[in-house]
Amino acid sequence: MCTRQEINVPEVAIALVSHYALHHIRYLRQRLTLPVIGATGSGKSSFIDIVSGSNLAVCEGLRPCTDTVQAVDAFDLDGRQVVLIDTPGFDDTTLRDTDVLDMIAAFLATSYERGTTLAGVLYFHRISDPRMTGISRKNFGMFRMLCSNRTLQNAVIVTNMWGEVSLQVGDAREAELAKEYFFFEPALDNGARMARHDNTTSSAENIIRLILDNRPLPLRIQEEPVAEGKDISETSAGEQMQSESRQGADRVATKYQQQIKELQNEKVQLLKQIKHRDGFFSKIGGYLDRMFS
Ligand SMILES: Nc1nc2c(ncn2[C@@H]2O[C@H](COP(=O)(O)OP(=O)(O)OP(=O)(O)O)[C@@H](O)[C@H]2O)c(=O)[nH]1
Ligand SMILES: [Mg+2]
Repeated sequence: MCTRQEINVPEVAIALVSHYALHHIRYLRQRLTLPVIGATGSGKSSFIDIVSGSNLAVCEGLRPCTDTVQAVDAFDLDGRQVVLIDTPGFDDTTLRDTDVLDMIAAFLATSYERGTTLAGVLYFHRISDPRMTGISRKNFGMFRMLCSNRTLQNAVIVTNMWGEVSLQVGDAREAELAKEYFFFEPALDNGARMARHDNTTSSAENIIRLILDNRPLPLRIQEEPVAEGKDISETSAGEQMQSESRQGADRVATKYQQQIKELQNEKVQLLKQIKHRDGFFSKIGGYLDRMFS
């Protein structure tokens, strides 16, 4: 048994300090990888360009711009290496939602296999949107599917395009988005944060600083396919997508069944009219025959 005199205090202290220093150096060297997610046109690529100095395609037109998942070169922020990943929006008109999800899942699963866990996720929402439309809800729903409740502490909901609305209107929308159960409230309740972006480099850097010191955690979509050997269609996100497609297909089927019913009714009415008209003409024919015979 060791007595107090036998412990070499300076040696233990040095060992402890070196252990923590090594741990800290390893932590500082770890790259912070952050996917940027949100509806098409919500400003994802612009944000990445402004903060990383990259030159991603940013489009002024109405068409969706980014059509692949792409990591930009690492850049330095407060001595840490940060890598941002650009993604297409889920409401992209040229890509199916399942294609977008497949791309994101494949990219993130490959990075997870190579040892990259994500420092967090940035979700983009335009404060200038006057309504939380079905498309915004779908995009946010997919973001929720990508993150488990545990990883939401590493997520930031970024609102931008503040210059497009009066501050009063923007404030009111932000408050509503934050307190409504159907909008961002459950995510915020589970540790996600909301931040305003004013389209400047310093505001983008401050947003990334919100998750700079967080412990990187794998996203649900990374854990599920890799750790559990699942196919993408079997993950929560994939199941949500399939269920939405099924609901969509059911809605279309119901609509067409209704239209078929209406057409059948119209056909019955038309046949009745034809029968009535035929009767009328045969009556007239009878009169004419009798008149001229
Ligand atoms: N006012 C304002 N406009 C912005 C901001 N960020 C982006 N924009 C504009 O919004 C449009 C779309 O920006 P993008 O960065 O291409 O949006 P995206 O989310 O990458 O779009 P997709 O690639 O189609 O998914 C462009 O015209 C940008 O100049 C912002 O913070 N404020
Ligand atoms: Mg883009």
